[in-house]
Amino acid sequence: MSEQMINSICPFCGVGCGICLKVDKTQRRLSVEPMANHPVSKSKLCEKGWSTAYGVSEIDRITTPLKRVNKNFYPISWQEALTDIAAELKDISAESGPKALGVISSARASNEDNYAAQKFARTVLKTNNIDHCARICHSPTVAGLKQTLGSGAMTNSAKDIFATELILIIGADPTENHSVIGGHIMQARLDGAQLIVIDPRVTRLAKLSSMHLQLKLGTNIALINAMLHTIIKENWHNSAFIRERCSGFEQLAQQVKDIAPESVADITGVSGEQIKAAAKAYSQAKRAMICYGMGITQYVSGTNNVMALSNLALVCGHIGKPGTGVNPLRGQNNVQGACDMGCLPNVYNGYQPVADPQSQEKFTRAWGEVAREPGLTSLGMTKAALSGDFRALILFGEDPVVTDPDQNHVKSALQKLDLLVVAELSLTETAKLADYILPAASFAEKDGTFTNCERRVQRVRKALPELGECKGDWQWLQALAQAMGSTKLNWQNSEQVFDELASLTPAYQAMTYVKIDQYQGLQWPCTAQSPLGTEILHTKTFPIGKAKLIPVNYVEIDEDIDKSYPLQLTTNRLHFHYGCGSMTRKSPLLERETPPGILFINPKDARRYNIHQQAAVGIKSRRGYVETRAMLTEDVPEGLVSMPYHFKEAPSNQLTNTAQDPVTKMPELKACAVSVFPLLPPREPKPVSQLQVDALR
Ligand SMILES: Nc1nc2c(c(=O)[nH]1)N[C@H]1C(S)=C(S)[C@@H](COP(=O)(O)OP(=O)(O)OC[C@H]3O[C@@H](n4cnc5c(=O)[nH]c(N)nc54)[C@H](O)[C@@H]3O)O[C@H]1N2
Ligand SMILES: Nc1nc2c(c(=O)[nH]1)N[C@H]1C(S)=C(S)[C@@H](COP(=O)(O)OP(=O)(O)OC[C@H]3O[C@@H](n4cnc5c(=O)[nH]c(N)nc54)[C@H](O)[C@@H]3O)O[C@H]1N2
Ligand code: SF4
Ligand SMILES: [Mo]
Repeated sequence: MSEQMINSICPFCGVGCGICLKVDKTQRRLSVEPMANHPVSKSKLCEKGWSTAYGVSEIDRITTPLKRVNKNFYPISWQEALTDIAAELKDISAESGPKALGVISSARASNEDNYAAQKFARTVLKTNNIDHCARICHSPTVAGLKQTLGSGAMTNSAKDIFATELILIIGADPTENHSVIGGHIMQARLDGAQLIVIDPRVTRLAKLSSMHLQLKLGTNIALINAMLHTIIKENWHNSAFIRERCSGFEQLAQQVKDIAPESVADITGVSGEQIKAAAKAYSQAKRAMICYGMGITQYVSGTNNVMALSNLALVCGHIGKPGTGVNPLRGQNNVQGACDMGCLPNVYNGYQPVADPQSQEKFTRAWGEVAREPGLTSLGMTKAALSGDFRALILFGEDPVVTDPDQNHVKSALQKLDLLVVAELSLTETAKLADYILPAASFAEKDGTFTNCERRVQRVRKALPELGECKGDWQWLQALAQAMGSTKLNWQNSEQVFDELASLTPAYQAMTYVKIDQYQGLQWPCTAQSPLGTEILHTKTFPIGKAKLIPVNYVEIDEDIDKSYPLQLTTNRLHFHYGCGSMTRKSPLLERETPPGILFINPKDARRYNIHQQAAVGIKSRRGYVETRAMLTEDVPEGLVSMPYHFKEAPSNQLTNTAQDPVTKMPELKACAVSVFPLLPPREPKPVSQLQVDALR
């Protein structure tokens, strides 16, 4: 037996745990162990990390290019696929212009893949229509923190959890979703740190906390403004820090002057006393760090929610030191990287604006002619597809049919496209709608880098030979560019892609593969001034000079409950499954842990609607209908039900609302109105695919 241990990084969440891939090359067998002494995961992994081998195994993998003919897919050669796709892209561009084409890239793929994707869109297709799942994840963080602090990333490092007195978790559920960091938070709590959790649900950390503020859905700004009111009124703010490092304090103080905690008790459902106590504890701690997630960003007020949190940290001076900071827990293994690489319609890599003449000149010099007008967001492309203005989409490593809001709307848009190309590991619900499916290599079959939530760029290594005819994403993008007659993508290996991207991304400038190896990853910015990277941002100054305090107002969530839809629905994640489930649901170990779909409901509501534990229920919103089973739990308050979005049989995105944050177009994935009822006479819940067939009858 020829066994080899190859160091890599877990391909699931943004914690970026170190894994060792144990490979038996003769049998193409892979198993996983935690990497010893990894700076973040410190020899630990969560169940998903341990189950990585299932996610990339040969089972259900696509191994050859496929072409749709009517309702069926037929294998074709790469050459045929690339020639046909290139010809169709050229025809559509000639007829409708480059704005009718676009790319959706993948926060699951490497920096090299994402850099290639945006360069392909901008130089080969000549459009800035490039986006990825950050749109529906942390785009409000990128936009909000960019304005207030000058940089939209975690300001501190994961290890700071052990250097703080108080951890404020708002709109995040780290023991489920960033499990290894969640474990660190539990440990820090046991070691004596205070823990404040602000969440409508009783999460695991809420149960361990020193204070749980169980606010009503979408009322974050009202609550944070009332905390700011108290802090300023009681003189608990950090005047020296504000004077030296912030602008806009007077306007902020003026704006929150009348927002007393008691005045928002009805809106937030949190008592004035509790808000004051949280304000005191947070502002008076010597070091306090905020960690936040989707309960902040996935609202029509997402960007303002983020700015409210940055106001809170700045006013208390809790930034720029160990154990402090504003820490968006970035979700996907490489979502930080996909943003850094410019897979966004308004910025090149390194957040250099596409509308800025200087950046345009820089990239024209490096790449030749580039598209100059900002492009469409992912949901913008969907909308334009429905109106016929957007006709061809190349998408890899995302499953929007399951993960974008309002599934029926997404499906109709994708079906309306003249050309949909999907590069995937397996036949996802989105791939089923494609005209061409390209077989993608998994992270274990390619070299590259991922950037974790604490800005740490880490090496992923090829441990297995490609399966069948699978190709890495930058490799097939390069081949497609060549089929279209372009030589803009022209690399021999991943290291060459990295060297090019580092030279054009200021924060990555001093990084090389060799150095990344040597230092177990490098945290950006890594430049001539900080050649070994940066653990804490904004220690002396902000990239925009002084930080900006920007007052924001509370706005209500978009959709009201009424007689027909009397309950609020929120969506959440489960520890054992990931995203659309296409990788985690291949593991029998993970699959046995949860049923394929769950509705969490408070026992009082369950009684009201005649629903018992495990009953089959129907859930209806103004947009769609699903069936699943009920789980009665006091972890959700009365009036609120919650569903995970991982299950294609009972996808919560049948129900969700597409109302958007005006700044970033983030949809309100965390709140909509639904009705819930038992299926009578009792029967098995039907998967959504079957319900749709029934509806056509
Ligand atoms: N197991 C697993 N882990 C994952 C993922 C996965 O699919 N599965 N996905 C990864 C990705 S892509 C991401 S982005 C992260 C997301 O990680 P989190 O941000 O932790 O994600 P969620 O569970 O969607 O939502 C977090 C919390 O927000 C709360 N919430 C809802 N509305 C509000 C509100 O108005 N105010 C406040 N304060 N809280 C609210 C919910 O009750 C929930 O507890 O997880 C990553 N990790
Ligand atoms: N209702 C509701 N909906 C949500 C959310 C929510 O909280 N509630 N959260 C949203 C958030 S935060 C996010 S980030 C999105 C995530 O939504 P998606 O990005 O659509 O979800 P994933 O499951 O991560 O899909 C990634 C796909 O990439 C494939 N893949 C993995 N590695 C590679 C690779 O190297 N190359 C290629 N080509 N493919 C690869 C996998 O097989 C998988 O099918 O979901 C969003 N949707
Ligand atoms: S915490 Fe995240 S990165 Fe670490 S093993 Fe679990 S899924 Fe992987
Ligand atoms: Mo995400």
